[in-house]
Amino acid sequence: MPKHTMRHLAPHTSTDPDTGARVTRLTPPDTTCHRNDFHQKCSTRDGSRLLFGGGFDHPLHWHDHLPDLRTHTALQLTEGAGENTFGGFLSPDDAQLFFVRAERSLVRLALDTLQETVVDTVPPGRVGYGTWVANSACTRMVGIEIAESDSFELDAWEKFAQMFDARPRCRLIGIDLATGARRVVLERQGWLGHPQFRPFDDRTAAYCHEGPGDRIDAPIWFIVDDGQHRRCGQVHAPGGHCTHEFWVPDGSAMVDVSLQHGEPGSPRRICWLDPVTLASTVLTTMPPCSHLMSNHDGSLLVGDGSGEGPQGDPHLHLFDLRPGAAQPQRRIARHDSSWRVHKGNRQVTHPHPSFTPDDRAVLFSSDRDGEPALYLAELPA
Ligand SMILES: [Mn+2]
Repeated sequence: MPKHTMRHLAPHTSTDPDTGARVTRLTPPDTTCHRNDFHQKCSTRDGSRLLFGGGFDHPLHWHDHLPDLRTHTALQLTEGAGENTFGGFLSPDDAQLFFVRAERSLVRLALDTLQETVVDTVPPGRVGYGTWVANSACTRMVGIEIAESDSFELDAWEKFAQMFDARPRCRLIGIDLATGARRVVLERQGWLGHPQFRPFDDRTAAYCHEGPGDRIDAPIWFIVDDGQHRRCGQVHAPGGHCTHEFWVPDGSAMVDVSLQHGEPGSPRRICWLDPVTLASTVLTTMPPCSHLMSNHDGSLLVGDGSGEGPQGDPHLHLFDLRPGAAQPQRRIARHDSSWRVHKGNRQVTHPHPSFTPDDRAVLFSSDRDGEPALYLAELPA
């Protein structure tokens, strides 16, 4: 269907059997729908509209949709092929959507008219990789490019290690969104990922050395987007590694998870990394969650329990870091997502939870009712 299509959604609310939380499925269980990357802006400031990728078309194309939670309708925003619905995000003023199409075109789409402008084009011989992230003012962006001859589709987890072994030629690039000017911030024979501007600090962008956690040297790096002042943010402790780093949305710190290899029972530590002093502080330990995200100031964290079988953890966990919190750690609700690779995508069944702007609910994806769908789990007041 073309963009401008309006779809009616029939939200379904249930009570979580383990915690009693109210959980609402927002999208139909017979169509693949997923949220964007958990650290990309997904919700309008007032929380009334959300972004999701929906696979309503045959053959399958995932297109961005904007549901209105007040009217239970979803507006289809895009209609092309190869749109990166994981990396897409809403602008700070809720007026625009940014996304990459066909690994090549960075598109800015006006939400009122759905008119598109190509802001940047990846040059021939290269492809855009992963999620591209804007600064807080949404005037600049950092992204990763891989040499086309070194790139292949990462549609299975084995490919992840293969890409690491192949040491692809990668570039961290910076783009001026007003002028379209672009520059190479860093070029390296080796896989790069997770470019992320530090919120409210345009002179600090983070990126990672991508690959299996037990094989990369040091995952978290910082750099100015003119290529200066590159420094390692976090070195691995002996026998361990850290992963799933994200900026607290107010820019105060980077949070990551450190864990030990070959010790299934060893605790996963949530660490608070000061981007200026590079001091790392352990905040708390946590169950085997995969992704973590915080609310605006980092006082609340949410994580998605992972792993399959009896060792698996099917819950969303809340970490309340406020001094004197009555319950520093508790379960929010079950997510019961399978984590399986689905329709050639490694991410579409990941819960990727994050807080709504008012901190009163957590948005996540799950395939527990059939196809992956979007859910909201409410937090008690
Ligand atoms: Mn994921």
